[in-house]
Amino acid sequence: VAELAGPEALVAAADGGDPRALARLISLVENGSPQLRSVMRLIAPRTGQARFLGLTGAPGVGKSTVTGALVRAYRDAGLRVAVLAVDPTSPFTGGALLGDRVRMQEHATDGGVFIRSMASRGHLGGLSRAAPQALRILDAAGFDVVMIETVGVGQAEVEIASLADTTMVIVAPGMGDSVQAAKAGILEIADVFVVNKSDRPGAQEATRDLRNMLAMSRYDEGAWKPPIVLASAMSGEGIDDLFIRLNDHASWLAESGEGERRRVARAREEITVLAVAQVRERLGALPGEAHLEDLAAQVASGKLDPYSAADQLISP
Ligand SMILES: Nc1nc2c(ncn2[C@@H]2O[C@H](COP(=O)(O)OP(=O)(O)OP(=O)(O)O)[C@@H](O)[C@H]2O)c(=O)[nH]1
Ligand SMILES: [Mg+2]
Repeated sequence: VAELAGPEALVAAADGGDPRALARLISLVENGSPQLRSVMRLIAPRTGQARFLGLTGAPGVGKSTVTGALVRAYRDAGLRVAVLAVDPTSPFTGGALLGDRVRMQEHATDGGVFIRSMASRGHLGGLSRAAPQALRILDAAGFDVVMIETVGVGQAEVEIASLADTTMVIVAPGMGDSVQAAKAGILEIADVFVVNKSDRPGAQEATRDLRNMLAMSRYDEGAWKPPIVLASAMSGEGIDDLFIRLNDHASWLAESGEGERRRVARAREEITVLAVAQVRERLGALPGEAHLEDLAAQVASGKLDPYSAADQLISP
């Protein structure tokens, strides 16, 4: 059914929680299908209900294990949960996902849980364009919580994290992660820090490093101060505490108005990205585009400045 169905049938089936219809809709997003336009129009009235939780951190810190433990906690609370694993670094869906599958296996037969990964297909811009649309689909399908796991440390990851209402930055002891995190500017995006693998030596030191770094930031009255949660996701230790901190943050988002501000900011970004893409499409090639290579060589060698080159690209 899901293979041949048009947008209306797919959206209706996805609303009923049909995982195949959901998977098909997300494939439309990945492939940039022309059907997306009508899908997005159909689902718009059903969006705006889900909570988006982002998890980010260096490879192997335990993002998927934390995700699995949180899925369990939200299921116990009677909520439906979707997980979107996004890998901005690899063009293909690879081994990491296979590992995720194993870690998420206990949820595989639970109709209240949907797990899906998205690869970048080699285009960073493509992914930051696609991820918000995938989140819209999951939101419209009635999931209460949508978790977004991103791998790696870098700009793409920061961009994906900006899609979340609440972003968890996960570190693990003994990997110098907390210091790395600070370097990558990832500290600023954290709403909650998780020191995972706290069963291992060095967890206290990692916590202290983070606390020292946080102590250097100044917080305005009423601002959110990111808590540091010690956890051992494998055994489930600390997940109760994390669950509470995430709910605290949700309350703060609602009361401070920051939640609404983030949602509007996200929508603004989404609109702009789509509009710019459309403008480029309508313009077609720039008049001077045939000379781009030549202009680039001139700018590279210092014969021409980039502003003048841009002028010549527009009116050769
Ligand atoms: N000792 C210990 N090991 C853990 C804990 N949580 C996860 N691990 C292990 O750490 C390894 C990596 O865990 P994942 O959850 O796959 O980490 P990840 O950050 O999702 O990894 P990538 O998606 O590949 O970046 C696995 O072998 C887990 O079993 C923990 O609390 N304690
Ligand atoms: Mg993972």
